Amino acid sequence: MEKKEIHSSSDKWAESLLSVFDLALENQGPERTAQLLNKLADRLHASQDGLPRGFNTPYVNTIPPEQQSPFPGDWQMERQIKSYIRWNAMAMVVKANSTTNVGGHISTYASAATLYEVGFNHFFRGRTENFPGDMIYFQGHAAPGIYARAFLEGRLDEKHLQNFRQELVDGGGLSSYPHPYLMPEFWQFPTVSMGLGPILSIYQARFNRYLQARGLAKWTEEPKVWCFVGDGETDEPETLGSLTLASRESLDNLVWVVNCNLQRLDGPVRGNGKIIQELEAAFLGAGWNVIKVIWGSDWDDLLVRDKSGLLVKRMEEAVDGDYQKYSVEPGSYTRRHFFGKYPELLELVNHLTDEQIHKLLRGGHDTRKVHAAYQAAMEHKGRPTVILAKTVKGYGLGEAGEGRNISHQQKKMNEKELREFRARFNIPISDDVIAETPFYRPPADSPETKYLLERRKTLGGFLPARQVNPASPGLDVPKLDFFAEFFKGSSTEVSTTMAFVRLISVLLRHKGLSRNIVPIIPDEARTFGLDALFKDIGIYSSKGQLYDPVDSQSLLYYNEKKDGQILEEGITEAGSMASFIAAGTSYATHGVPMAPFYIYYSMFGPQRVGDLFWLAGDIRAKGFLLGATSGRTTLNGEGLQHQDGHSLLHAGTVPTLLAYDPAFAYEIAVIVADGLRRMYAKGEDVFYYLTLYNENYPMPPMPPGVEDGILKGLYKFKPGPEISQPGSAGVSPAHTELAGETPALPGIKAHIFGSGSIINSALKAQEILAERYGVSADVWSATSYKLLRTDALRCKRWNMLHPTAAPKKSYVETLLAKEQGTFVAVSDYMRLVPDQIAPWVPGGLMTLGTDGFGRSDTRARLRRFFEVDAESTVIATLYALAEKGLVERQLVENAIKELGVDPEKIQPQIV
Ligand SMILES: Cc1ncc(C[n+]2csc(CCOP(=O)(O)OP(=O)(O)O)c2C)c(N)n1
Ligand SMILES: [Mg+2]
Repeated sequence: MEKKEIHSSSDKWAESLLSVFDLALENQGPERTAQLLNKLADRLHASQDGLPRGFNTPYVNTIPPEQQSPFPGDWQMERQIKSYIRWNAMAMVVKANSTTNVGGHISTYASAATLYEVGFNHFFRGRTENFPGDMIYFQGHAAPGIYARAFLEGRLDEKHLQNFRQELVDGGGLSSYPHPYLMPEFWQFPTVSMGLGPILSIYQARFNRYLQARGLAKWTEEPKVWCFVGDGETDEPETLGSLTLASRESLDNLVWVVNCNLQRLDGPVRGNGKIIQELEAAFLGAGWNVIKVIWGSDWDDLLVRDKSGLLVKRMEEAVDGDYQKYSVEPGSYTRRHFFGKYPELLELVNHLTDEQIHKLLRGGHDTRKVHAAYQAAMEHKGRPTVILAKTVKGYGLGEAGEGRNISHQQKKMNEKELREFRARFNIPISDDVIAETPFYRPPADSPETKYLLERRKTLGGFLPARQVNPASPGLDVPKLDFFAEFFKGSSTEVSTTMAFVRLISVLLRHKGLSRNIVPIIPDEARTFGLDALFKDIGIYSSKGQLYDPVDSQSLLYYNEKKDGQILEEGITEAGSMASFIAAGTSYATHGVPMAPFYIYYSMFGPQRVGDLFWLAGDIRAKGFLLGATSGRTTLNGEGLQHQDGHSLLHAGTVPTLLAYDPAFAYEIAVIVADGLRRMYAKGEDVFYYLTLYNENYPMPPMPPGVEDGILKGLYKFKPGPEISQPGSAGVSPAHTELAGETPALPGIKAHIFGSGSIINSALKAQEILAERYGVSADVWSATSYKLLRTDALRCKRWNMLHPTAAPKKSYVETLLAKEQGTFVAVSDYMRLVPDQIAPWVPGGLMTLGTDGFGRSDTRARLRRFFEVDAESTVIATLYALAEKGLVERQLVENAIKELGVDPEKIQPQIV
């Protein structure tokens, strides 16, 4: 009774406030009224310390029934089609797991079927001549449903479905998740590593605008980017991390649909709260247009009849853990626990049976509500839209997993459960075969098939579809002689980073290629000297430049332009990679090949965003990744978290990523020229990683005939001197300790592999070895241990499988076969990098590298510390010779003393 009184007095307050509001709205208009309300809210917050500011609207649908756009389709027909798809999606997984243990997911698609089907029947447009197609990021775990639809469309047959997750059987099968690498004509976007699809979609939508602004887009109507996201997936930092970019850039070409089935894998996403409300606040705060689709049409009538406002109050009180329970328990439970909390609400549902209460739909399962939300998203201008759709995980699975915590892992159904599923969705499968879960496809001339095909035809064709037009011209890439200036060398000291900056500015003048280059930088352009490009090609900004930059008088001012070419991403390596991927796949998504050059601190590459590197391989992105400030000792001063001595190992894990560690300007030119040729003229789906260093030294001219070696990973850069002076053949008198007194060792040969700027250690060691120890060491440039290893493994495997055939010899074996002496490698990377080729080096490989955490200090001290300086290289070479009995051990001992290396110094590697 007391409650009731409070309730009605608060009603009076509410009524009078609302009438003032109505008056204000009528007389002052919406904008003034909004200002007024904000002022009042400010006043409230100023007077009430700590009062939270709400970014939420009530827990009901954003679009009220009276504003809902009419549903243009045949509801019944679409329901039946969807039911068949549901059945086949389930059957694929159940079948696969009846004979194998390959896994699969039923319940993600079961919750999202309506969200997809409304899209397929009414919104997602396929590629046509003047339209690249809408770009749809499907939730990876919903793949069975997408395959099941393709089956109904006749794009896949029963054999495909039968071989779901069995790609290696004869004739091939379907990959578990969206992988363009594995199904290059079907999937466009890999999404199953959670959080990556969402961030990619934002940058994809922005990249589409970039292409358009630069006059490169080939469309008459702008495509939409749709991203389907799991509610659990929103916990990934990548998912929500770039939301403000989308609103800042007014990306109204972007629509997200968050499938809020309230569950992730282990249990509820927010058992004690409400994920939809939490996300609403986040998206509203980030400036998105938010459309909540919480309740199905059956609730409309209840909400209208509830004059007390108690229903909405109750909806807001219940937490997601409760809602999950309502989806599992019978209607009587919901009647008692949800409606039963207030007698008025019990009355409100008096006319409904328990069964009807149980079937009160959630918004995301209601075709009309979903359609209205999508339509509103289409029509919205100026901001990206997110649709927060409430669904039930495992919808339709009944006791087999609907709404249950185990639902995500559900892969099997017993006969009883199959019968229930069949009955619920009206699937024409007879009792005698149901236990085999046969697939069902309506006949080609059935109304369902005709309807489905007609819809797709009207919308421009099937999706998903990845199309690369083999006839479309690649890029007119520069020939090698275009880079002539880099082959001449330069006596001025420059770094490989500076050489690259020069190279990109030269490329930007190449007629065939310049417009297709996309320089991408996460706030380090000035560090790398790329700010020279600001003025020439400008920084892309959808708004142009609304201010006079402080440095406008200077040559290198921060020049933002509507058709700027540089993507200056700010401090986001994940975002920059997303841009790299959007640009690097433009040849497929847009039919417009683009060549991204993404330059960044190498330490913050694969170590930070390795999963995006991996994805770039999967999605068949092309382009160049440039890990600048690389090397554990070349980037001096910066210390442990900046000095990179391992990105080459990370990069080596991506099968299609060609990883290079060039030492000289001409090597960079040869690699980039060949990369451009392979990716953009030949059409190979590979991409490149090049380390760049910031140590300055003179760039030598290119020795003749080394191009092939540069590309394959190893070539002789500078042979050691002829040492003719006769000596004591490797015998070093124990008493000889002073420099210069050690006798020369004629005919003793060594080989030092160097990479990146640390090749200078090798070159200096070459001099010391010749001058002081009579050893002639050839210096080789090892541009890619990864490629050498791949080639060597290929040969070894072939030999193993063809044991009686003449064995093949790898490049590195052939190259080194005729060399005498011992082999040493020195690298600014971990020893594991050169160790990759050790099994194929005659007599083994002695490696020096930078294992361990970096330190802040000078280059010289760092190189001594990590034992990769010239002196350490000399010692290692002499030791390797001693190990082979080519010099005496005493000589090594002497050299250690002569060269001032402390044999008891700490080992940098922590073991
Ligand atoms: C980065 C990453 N971490 C973990 C997983 C494993 N995983 C697959 S599905 C899933 C739960 C997904 O929940 P949600 O996002 O709510 O999607 P739903 O299936 O409920 O639609 C998890 C943890 C993954 N695929 N990717
Ligand atoms: Mg979920």
